[in-house]
Amino acid sequence: MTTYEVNFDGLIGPTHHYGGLSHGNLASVGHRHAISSPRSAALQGLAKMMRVADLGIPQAFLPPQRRPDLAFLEVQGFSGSPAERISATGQQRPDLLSIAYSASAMWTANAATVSPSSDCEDGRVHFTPANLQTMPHRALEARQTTKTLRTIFHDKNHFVVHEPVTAGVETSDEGAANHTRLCRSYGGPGVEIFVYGREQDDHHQTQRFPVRQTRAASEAIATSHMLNPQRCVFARQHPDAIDAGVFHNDVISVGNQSFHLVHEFAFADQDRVLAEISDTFGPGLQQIVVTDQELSLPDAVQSYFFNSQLITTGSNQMLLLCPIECSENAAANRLVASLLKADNPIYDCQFVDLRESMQNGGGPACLRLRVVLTEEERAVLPPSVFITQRQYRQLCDWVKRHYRSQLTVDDLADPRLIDEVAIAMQELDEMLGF
Ligand code: SUG
Repeated sequence: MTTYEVNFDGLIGPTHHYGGLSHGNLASVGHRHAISSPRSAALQGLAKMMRVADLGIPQAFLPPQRRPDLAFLEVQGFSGSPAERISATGQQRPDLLSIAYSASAMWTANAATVSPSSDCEDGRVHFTPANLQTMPHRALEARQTTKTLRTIFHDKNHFVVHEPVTAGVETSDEGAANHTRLCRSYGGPGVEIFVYGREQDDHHQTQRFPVRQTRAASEAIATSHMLNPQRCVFARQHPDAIDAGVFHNDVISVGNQSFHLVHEFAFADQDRVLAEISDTFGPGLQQIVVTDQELSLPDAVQSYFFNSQLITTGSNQMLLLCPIECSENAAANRLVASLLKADNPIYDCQFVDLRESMQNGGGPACLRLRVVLTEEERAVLPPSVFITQRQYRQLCDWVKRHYRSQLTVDDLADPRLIDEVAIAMQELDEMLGF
């Protein structure tokens, strides 16, 4: 039976803007209140999806979430009609308006943690939507994500969509951005690596930036996904990396099948962690450690090299899909050239322009949720979530008709935006048929 890795990218929503909302994410804070282009952002994201689909790799998407989140504004004390709530919040608390309008659900690597059926004892694909509780704008996503995943992965014979891990100080969870699965082939058993930044009674705190993933959440997910504990590795993120702006593990390491590319400061106690991963995997794993000399932590964060997608295009053949910023960073450029020459599965590197998302700290890998599916599992999904030439054209056309080419944080107080977005979303719902 053929098994695929399907990327579910986040379709970038019409309210994409630069709120400067993510402390510890240097790009987000650095572009605070810059002018965004929701239209370019969405078209860039769609072009990336089509590029992957053109390689013959199944590509799907998750729709944008409903914004503004009026219920959130109500909880903050702003009541009345939608337009009244927006205008009062805009005048008194523009920071809350930015949260209510955030399009951050585009970064679907944070939507959920996913374990393929071949790893789970009950033979079903397990999803746990991330609670994203560390950042208020991201915490709004969990409820809608759960609903969307339950709609798309509705067949209970094949899929389980759990509730997000219950919110609590020690259970903050950011999904697949802190989870890597290595395997010999997608359909075979995998090693699931859960990366966390904090555990209970921790004495190794970061100095500057918040830690977003807790060990307790990762453990709860491994248990509810019915994974074999012998095939799971729990690794702690290096606190220096977090303090350098590596707020998720997918900004400092990337793995695919039997190839694992990591920065030397990806994990605390790195030698032990890599040995444990290798022992758990057994023979055939290739681990490449990129030294800080080759690519310093600031260069890794600036170029987002590790946020590239490693895409299998043939037997032990992988394409590296890098953010275009890597081509503009001398050290990242040298690293790509040397990886292309060395003995490893990467045979080609392509650059992709995702600048609108990148300026909020979201590269190619942030924009996609990897879901390994058998042919049978894939066959029960709604066809409208897959990117075909036709669907791509329709979505581009929809974006061009409904999205603004520019958006500032002040524009969020414009009551017309509420209706514009509602009309766009209604049309998308009709297009998707669910
Ligand atoms: O959570 N940025 C996102 C970027 C997420 C990247 N995801 C992965 N690494 N997988 C975040 O920090 C910025 C929003 C703003 O400032 O408007 C933001 O939420």
